[in-house]
Amino acid sequence: MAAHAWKLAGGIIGNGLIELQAPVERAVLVAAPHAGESETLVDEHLEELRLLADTAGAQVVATLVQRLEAPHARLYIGSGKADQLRALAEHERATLVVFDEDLSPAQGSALEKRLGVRVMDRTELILDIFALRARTAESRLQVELAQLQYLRTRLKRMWTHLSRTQGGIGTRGPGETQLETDRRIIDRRITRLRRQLKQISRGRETRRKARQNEVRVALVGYTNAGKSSILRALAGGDVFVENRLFATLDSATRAVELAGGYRVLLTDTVGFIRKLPHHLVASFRATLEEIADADLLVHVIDVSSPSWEHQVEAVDAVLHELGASERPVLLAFHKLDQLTHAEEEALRRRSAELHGDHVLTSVVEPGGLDALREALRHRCAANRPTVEVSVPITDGRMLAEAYREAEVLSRAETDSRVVLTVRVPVEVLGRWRRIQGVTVDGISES
Ligand SMILES: Nc1nc2c(ncn2[C@@H]2O[C@H](COP(=O)(O)OP(=O)(O)OP(=O)(O)O)[C@@H](O)[C@H]2O)c(=O)[nH]1
Ligand SMILES: [Mg+2]
Repeated sequence: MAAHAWKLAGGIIGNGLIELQAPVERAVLVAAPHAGESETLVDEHLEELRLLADTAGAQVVATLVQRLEAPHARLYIGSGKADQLRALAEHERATLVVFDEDLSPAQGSALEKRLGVRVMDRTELILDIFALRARTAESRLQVELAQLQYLRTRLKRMWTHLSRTQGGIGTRGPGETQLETDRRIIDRRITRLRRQLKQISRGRETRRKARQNEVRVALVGYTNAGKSSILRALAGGDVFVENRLFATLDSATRAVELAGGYRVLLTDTVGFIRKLPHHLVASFRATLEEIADADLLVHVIDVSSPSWEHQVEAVDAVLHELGASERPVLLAFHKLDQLTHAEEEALRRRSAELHGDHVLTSVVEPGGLDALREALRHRCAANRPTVEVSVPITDGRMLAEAYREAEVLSRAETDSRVVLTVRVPVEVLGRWRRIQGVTVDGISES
């Protein structure tokens, strides 16, 4: 699980080398859904928790479900159920129990005491995976920031709890002092991390400014939907793809060449998940600025997942949190190859009823990304129409501007005029139309 928990196991093998073996944690998963929750939803959530546990390096040995009207204050689940869980964990020789629900610090420690094994909740598990996955300096700093912020809220809640139950003479002073010290240490570290992250993001800002004239497209979507696979298929190169959750933590941008000489800058981003811890969203905000800034978001949806519709909702919620819900979106119904013919037909019928722009995609089928390429090219053509602009030969200023602001595809001259065929951003075109003596003719492109 957490990097520090990976210890040396195994032993000295024949040639004197030490055989390194990560000890596999044996995990029991616990879901405590509301009594009214549908059976399929409970199954989907458990399956996702199983994937999360697997990504973190744990082997799931058992699962336990208890439906609740409301969580119990002390152990979250009922006392009898807790005893049953303890027996199950012992029987399965479990080293870890993972709850799908958020536990308060008090519930966490009460459960650990009762069960005799380590207890984690969903947020901690996701934070742990991010810590495991973080590779670049920036993502490491971002994850550490999220962890510390999470820890800080725990300290506070722990203290509230302590002061309420045992805040008598003698316990209050030292407890508070200790808490204040811890908090001050954490705060200092948080400030330092923020400063370092700001420096890194300044560099990114400069790079982004240099791309102002390009059409920028960001791939967004649920974790494991296939975003990196699409980037790799369109742009080639070394893009990391894995059938596990949160394979990508760092945004990567690549140029994608399209028919007609168009190109877009395509950015791959960290995947989202249901109940993505708020601190992670906040910490990754800088990386995710690419999203709020993009000309177009391609929302990749894994239609082979039975819960893709819920996943779409979860992604929309995070986009909203990032202030990106107003960006133009193209839906990519992805992994089409996984559907049966009948399922594909049903999806095509359904998607035809949808209002938004959408394409059906697959990186496995030959030509499976043609529709996406075409949609991107369309977007480019709309953003940068090709026009014929006729300028008086004496208007040096306008001619200079045309060469500066537009991509000149061809040039012809008469005695008095220069006629340029250019590809030009729509905003610039609007300005040109108002200049006296200049005429602009659209060229229709298929
Ligand atoms: N069958 C099928 N599998 C696909 C397709 N696209 C991607 N995959 C698989 O889906 C898994 C996840 O792909 P990634 O590209 O890593 O997904 P991602 O959205 O970048 O995931 P995160 O970075 O974890 O958020 C991998 O096992 C891919 O091989 C597809 O079109 N068809
Ligand atoms: Mg990825």
